Amino acid sequence: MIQSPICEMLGITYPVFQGGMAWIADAKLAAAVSNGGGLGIISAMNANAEWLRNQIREAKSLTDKSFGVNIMLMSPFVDQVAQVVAEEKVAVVTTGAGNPSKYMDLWKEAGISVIPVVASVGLARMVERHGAAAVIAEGGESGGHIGEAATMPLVPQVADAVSIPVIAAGGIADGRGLAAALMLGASGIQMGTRFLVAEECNVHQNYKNKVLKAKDIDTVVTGRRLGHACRGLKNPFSREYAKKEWDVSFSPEDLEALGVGALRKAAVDGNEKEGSFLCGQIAGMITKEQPAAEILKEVCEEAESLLKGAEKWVK
Ligand code: TUI
Repeated sequence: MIQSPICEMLGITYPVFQGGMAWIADAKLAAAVSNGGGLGIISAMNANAEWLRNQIREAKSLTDKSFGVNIMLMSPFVDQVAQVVAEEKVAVVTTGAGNPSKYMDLWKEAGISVIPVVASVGLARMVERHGAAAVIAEGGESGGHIGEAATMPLVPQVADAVSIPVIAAGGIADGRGLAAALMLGASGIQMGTRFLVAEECNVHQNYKNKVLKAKDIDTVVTGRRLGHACRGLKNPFSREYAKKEWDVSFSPEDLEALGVGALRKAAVDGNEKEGSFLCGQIAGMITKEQPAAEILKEVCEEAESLLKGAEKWVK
């Protein structure tokens, strides 16, 4: 059995979080992951307070286990959703795409474990000072919005810099990734792309099929010119964006307009041409749909057997 301080802290069986994927990570997926022994997470993405409250209540009806909510700090509704998680007293809040410090007192007073996603040592140190229970160190192999550092260098540097548990994210989808993350100093992992193809994930089937078909070098990073680097699958949308991105005849406003609605078109409509299919570099290794509980068990049992056999490397 793989066990780590994060399991005890959050009352979860496996040290595995499900990533808060915008337009994808809903109450049904979060409940399935939590019921399977991991930490399920609902993405608040750009949604309003009412939508999030309904999702939280739905998750509470589907599981009596702890689950979390991911607050995307660039959301136009960030202030209202920050209030909703406090009122609903969810067990865990993770944050992304910014610095959550100004909300942390509110969440801590509601008894919430605050676990920000960080892409740098500097932000990890700052949120620890503000009372974070743990941090998720996310490398640029991840899908969606990413920072500059890759997982392999980021995780040990964050682990050295803070004394709270570190969860590794970015490029992890199996037991080898979990075992490696523990060796880098992490107490657990977060996986997005692998849970995207979970049977309980409501994302459009075209999205799942594209992830299942993807090869190792099928993702691309766009959005650097606007300061919002985002990794997703190569397709007509991302190719057009990549071409226009560095063309000076397109203004930042033109580029913003190009991206509007693209995540929804991918996740809800399965629009293969106009959708933005965010996913991580590890997609090339993901080849089958499975129940969330099976994914959790498989990843943790594989890591356990690898770690038990690791003595073979030492003479
Ligand atoms: O947030 C994510 N992944 C996301 S958010 C998203 S929706 C979106 N769409 C368009 C543009 C931007 C977002 C899709 N995927 N992951 C967590 C994450 N946070 N990755 C990197 C960061 C991060 C980066 C810089 C966190 C903090 C930071 O600096 C904050 C500061 O102000 O110091």
